[in-house]
Amino acid sequence: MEITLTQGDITEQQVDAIVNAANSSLLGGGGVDGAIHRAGGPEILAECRALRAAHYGKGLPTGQAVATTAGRLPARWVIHTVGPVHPDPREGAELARRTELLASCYRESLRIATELGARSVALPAVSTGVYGWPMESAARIALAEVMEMGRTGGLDEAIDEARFVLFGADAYGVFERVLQELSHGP
Ligand code: AR6
Repeated sequence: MEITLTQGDITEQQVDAIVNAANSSLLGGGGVDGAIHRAGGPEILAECRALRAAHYGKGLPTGQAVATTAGRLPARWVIHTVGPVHPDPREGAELARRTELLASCYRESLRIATELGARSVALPAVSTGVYGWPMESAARIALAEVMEMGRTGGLDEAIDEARFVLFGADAYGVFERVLQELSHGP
């Protein structure tokens, strides 16, 4: 599995599966979520509503993921995951717990992608917008988790490309630097 970085709009990616930075309600929102529902059309929301009614009455828990159709998007599936809100610095131990939840978003999304048979997956920088996670910290958590899964999770045969799609040059630059560091050392 190759980890690649692209600067751009996740809704335009030609991949098998697109990961959405959703919220527990699965009913849409702003940021990546809004863009995916706008570009993908109402079929995605209809499946989200059905999933909610059948399995997630209390909402999809943070750190978990679930797949729907990709509607009109140039992908086969959207995998919706719920990132954690970045904790307030005074919340202490919450940072470790929510770091694990952010890693879990990537783990669960790629696990579902593998189950579906997706060979290419586009991933956003989950939690770094509305949920306020600092980009550098988010990049470390995301890249370390996906690299680890590539090494140990059996994904090497299942998924060819995990493509992080970063919105803007700043986010791209941070991911590029952290990927370089994690691959080759600082
Ligand atoms: N393509 C790629 N990245 C994007 C795009 C796009 N089209 N649009 C924004 N980003 P966010 P979160 C970047 O807020 O922090 C929603 O309302 C953005 O610059 O989408 O996990 C949900 O419904 C940022 O770096 O997700 C939830 O309520 C990153 O994607 C809540 O926001 C994630 O930003 C989730 O917040």
